[in-house]
Amino acid sequence: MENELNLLAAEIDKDFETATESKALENLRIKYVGKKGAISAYYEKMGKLSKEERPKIGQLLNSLKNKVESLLTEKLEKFSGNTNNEIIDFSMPGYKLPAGKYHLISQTIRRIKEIFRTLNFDIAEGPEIETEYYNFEALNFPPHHPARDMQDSFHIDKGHVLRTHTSPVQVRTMEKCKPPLKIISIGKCYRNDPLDASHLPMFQQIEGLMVDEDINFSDLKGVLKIFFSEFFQKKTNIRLNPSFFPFTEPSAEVSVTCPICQSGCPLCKKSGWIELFGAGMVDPNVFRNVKYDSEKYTGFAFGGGIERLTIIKHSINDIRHFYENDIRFLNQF
Ligand code: FA5
Repeated sequence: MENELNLLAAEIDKDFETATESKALENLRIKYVGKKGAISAYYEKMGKLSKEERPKIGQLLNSLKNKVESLLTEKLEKFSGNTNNEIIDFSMPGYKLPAGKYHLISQTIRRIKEIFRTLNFDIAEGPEIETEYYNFEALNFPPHHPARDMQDSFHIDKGHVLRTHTSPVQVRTMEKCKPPLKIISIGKCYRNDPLDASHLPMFQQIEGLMVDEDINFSDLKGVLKIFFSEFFQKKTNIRLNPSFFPFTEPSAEVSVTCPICQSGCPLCKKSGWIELFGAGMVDPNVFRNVKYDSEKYTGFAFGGGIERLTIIKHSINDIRHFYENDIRFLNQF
């Protein structure tokens, strides 16, 4: 029997060498260690052996059984997950996946937050579905006032709109916190504007608010000058021109010296100035709505488009590029 078992060992080696797929391994399992397999059959014959032969043959059979089982495990590992049933070298180095990066608009938002953090501003948030009260009334837009037409809204239901600007966050924050306060808020806004190179139905805004005793226009100018110089990474001057917003009095349009040129380029329409933010001193009516003492406190607010800031910083010619998600455009930044 010993000879027969040696021949069987050689057959096992040959069979496993030529097996190239999982199905063949299953057949070999049945052939050798299945209930009616060759090795099992030899175990059954053990009873007929002499006392002297039994231990040696027993050992041989056990080692053959272990050999088949370890060959089955080893080969199955190689074949698993491999639909072509090729033998895979698992020690080969893998493919390097390309690293992702932040979308350009996210890069702008992160940079803005970084700059205002260094100026000790907190970050506030508010809902994108907003009540008409917070989006308009509390900000001193009276009902049916034509100023509401400046910001053509998407109405959700009676009393709710998709917020048209981030200014409602001013009101929500002042309702929750007592002065002094310094916050910025960044988020999505929605307007029913016709789509073109500078208008989208969804865009993002930054809002800033600072309230304390004795805050005045020069504080506003100082904060914005630091912000724009940091953002454009060059010394930037500020110009404030009279404007109108229902929630600030007086109100101003904030322009900055063109970050691209010294004296005139297509971006600044050869004026050397670029209009970027709306701003002003918080209207006392807004303070009254949030129960702040408008005799004691003053404050400034400012706001502008995140896409517009990004367009100016990177000389981009069409706002629609940001959300078309063409990887060739996004990969440049
Ligand atoms: C406002 O929305 C005021 N809430 C800003 C403000 C805040 C003024 C605090 C005073 C104090 P305005 O409607 O001008 O202002 O919008 C601000 C900026 O949002 C615009 O300059 C523009 O950059 C951006 N914006 C407005 N509508 C769109 C649009 N449809 N698509 C892209 N950007 C837009």
